[in-house]
Amino acid sequence: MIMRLLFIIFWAATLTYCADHGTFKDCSRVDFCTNLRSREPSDNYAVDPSSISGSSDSDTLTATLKSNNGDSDLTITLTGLQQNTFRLKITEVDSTQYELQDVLDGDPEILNFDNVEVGDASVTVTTSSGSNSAIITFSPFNIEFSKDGVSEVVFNGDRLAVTRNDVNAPFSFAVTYPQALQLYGVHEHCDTLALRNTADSGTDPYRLKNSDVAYYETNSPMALYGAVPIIYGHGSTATAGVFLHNAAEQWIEISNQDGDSQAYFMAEIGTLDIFVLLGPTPTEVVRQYTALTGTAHLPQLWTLGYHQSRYSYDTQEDVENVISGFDTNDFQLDAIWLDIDYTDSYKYFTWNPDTFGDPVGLQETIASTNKKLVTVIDPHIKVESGYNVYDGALNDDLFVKNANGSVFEGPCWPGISSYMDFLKPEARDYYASMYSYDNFQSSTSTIAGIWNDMNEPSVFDNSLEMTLPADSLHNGSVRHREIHNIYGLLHTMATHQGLLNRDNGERRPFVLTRSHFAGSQRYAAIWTGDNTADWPYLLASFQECLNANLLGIVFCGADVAGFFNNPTEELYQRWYQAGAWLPFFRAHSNKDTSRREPYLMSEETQNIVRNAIRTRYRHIPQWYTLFYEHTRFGDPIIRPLFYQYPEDTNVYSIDNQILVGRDILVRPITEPGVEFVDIYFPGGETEVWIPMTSNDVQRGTGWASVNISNQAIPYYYRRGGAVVRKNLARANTAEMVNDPYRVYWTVDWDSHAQGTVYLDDGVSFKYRDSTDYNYYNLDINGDDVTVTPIDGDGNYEFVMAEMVRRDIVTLPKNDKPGTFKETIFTRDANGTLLKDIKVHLKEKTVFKLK
Ligand code: NBV
Repeated sequence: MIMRLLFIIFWAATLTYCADHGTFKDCSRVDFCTNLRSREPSDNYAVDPSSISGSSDSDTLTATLKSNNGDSDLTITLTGLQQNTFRLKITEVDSTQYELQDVLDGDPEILNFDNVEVGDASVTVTTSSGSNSAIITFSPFNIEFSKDGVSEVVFNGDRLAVTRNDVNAPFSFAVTYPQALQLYGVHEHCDTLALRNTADSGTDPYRLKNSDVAYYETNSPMALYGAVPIIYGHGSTATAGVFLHNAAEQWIEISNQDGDSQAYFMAEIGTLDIFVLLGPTPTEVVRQYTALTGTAHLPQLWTLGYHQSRYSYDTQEDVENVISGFDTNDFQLDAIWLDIDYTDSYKYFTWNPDTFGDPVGLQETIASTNKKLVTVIDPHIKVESGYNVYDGALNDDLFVKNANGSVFEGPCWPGISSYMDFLKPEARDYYASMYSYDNFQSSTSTIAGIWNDMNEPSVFDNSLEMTLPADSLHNGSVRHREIHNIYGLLHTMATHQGLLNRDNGERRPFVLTRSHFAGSQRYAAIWTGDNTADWPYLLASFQECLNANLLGIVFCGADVAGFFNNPTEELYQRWYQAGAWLPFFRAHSNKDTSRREPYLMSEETQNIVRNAIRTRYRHIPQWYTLFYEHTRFGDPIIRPLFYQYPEDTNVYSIDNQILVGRDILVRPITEPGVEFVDIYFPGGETEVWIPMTSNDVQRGTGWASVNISNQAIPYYYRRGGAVVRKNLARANTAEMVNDPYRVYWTVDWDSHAQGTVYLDDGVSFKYRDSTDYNYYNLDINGDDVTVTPIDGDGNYEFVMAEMVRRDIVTLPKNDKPGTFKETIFTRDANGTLLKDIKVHLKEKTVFKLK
């Protein structure tokens, strides 16, 4: 009955194409949000100077905050951390609040204060030889965090509230960013990259409560599947960040104002535990954040290729046909995906005997074409005695409980289901063990990745906002409301561990997750869930993935060409062209949509899509190098313009252009029927952008109108950068391994260009655990191309068979684009074939072209 009702609601939603606002609450229907949002600022707390403890050479200062309105007194704990970071906790004196675990990548690295100076009205703490300071003013209470004397973040005491009742313990606080002109962050919402003002625009604050929202809307502060509670404040003088380390439901009010931009955080329960990141540049602030929550490990090479999915490929024959459709029509493909219908009655780790009668045979067929299989595994477990996964978990007490201690049961795909209690380490171990070849019967190593869906977690009960009851219990006594937003993270931890164990630690696990939290990048890639085949969602995939990239979750993509509904042919073409430039590139579609594998399309569309996918594969070496650099330094892979050009205030709102690394500028076409688009070329007079899809060389002086065709979307290489590619069109990444590289560059005004390239086995953790890799610097000076090992002493052949120099013939002038001339070198000045010149693994190799 419930299932029927749900399907009716679902069906009704599909008719209106909008999210179910009856189910998912706005702020006015959430008590703590309503109360805290309307609370007027007032100075309710003052520091008791006699309580201050902490001195130079210690790393922590504590003090008591006395309440003057009858609320309980609070304790401030301020800790110095490496990398221009402070940690601030404000808790009730005898706090019993849940202290979040599992999110940080180990204990943050402490940094002793170099000075603590207690004055009459304030105490000043400094670190890093005085370059970072926190000044705690006693009354009215506030804390000002500065870097090199520039005030970057102010913790506003007048918006601090910490309350408690029988059900929850909401708190709020505000931070201002004195240098910021624009605030960014708080993933995941389907909205512009630049956060909008919620305080005075009449919209809700941004909500963070991981939710399975069908037909989510664009330009909305509504909560989606993931939560990353960090806000960066950015201006032309500095960038700073504040990360709230708390996994409960939150709402965040934004007000962007020159010199006074403010974020007001309202959380339902848990600890007020923030990290203040003092940048002062976008690069540094992102590195500071990833130093805390970790980076993604390097993905296996095949995961960077193109993925084909559908809800669902219903039979094994269907899957085999799709594979051969790709191969015979010359479409590159690395992996095919199985959605829930491959299972026996939605019992994960099983196969439907009628439709997937020979799973091992299927995997052999897939493997014989050098492709991989990815299967979905959801966290709900069908309640059915005799189903081993269920029986074992019940027996070992590994399910989420109701408040009364009984095992929670709720509806999901298999009907009545229980939910793994991933907060329990034993539950994670148990679930991880299910991925072994013995437990996941008929699975082979061709299942090279796992897709974790429905892990907000989704429970088909509208009265619960489609998730577990807030008072359900984890690991004995932890209430769901305290950890709601990390359920998906914990799920992927277990899956990641399962794949590691299964593969004896020899392969880097690939997990795709829908729900995620800060730190999820350590375990999984994400995608933007159930988008719709409509133009605004194509744009949204860039807005969301740019945001995720700034927040550490770099491996991000969106369903190409929209999950719900059928795309027009034009949208389909544009989506492939654009999707090829997001870090994760997978086509996926809902059950009731028309089949849309590329080889089913018109010949023209096939050509366009084939070329889009080829563009992706040609750049695989560049993507792989960027992923390596993310792993090593914490940098985003795709970047908004402001990240690379922080002082240019014109770019702060641009989210329909991306930089792939530093050197590739891409403008997805996210609007129908256009023959010209305006592209912002950043960098000023001396920056020049070399076109890859046209002839119009552009200077970095701002907006230019660019002519486009339906054949490709515009992308440009930056003059002075060197981009490494492999151009031969192979069926998949495995077949490209021995192909030679091709490097592209244009020298800058100084006759110089520079890039990097990274090589390894594409599979193992040797790059992390040993020096079995090669990381090179490419330095071009005039006609000399110098390859210098940065580090790594692997033996991976770096053969550059072709070098492509693009010389500027005329620079752009008076609104006229410039022109260039391309020279392809296959031999050096002595006539030696470039492919015969062996790069020295230990020392410089110079290729002399003239
Ligand atoms: O597993 C079915 C789908 C899946 O295809 C999609 O990608 C997920 O986001 N899943 C949601 C459940 C229901 C979709 C209507």
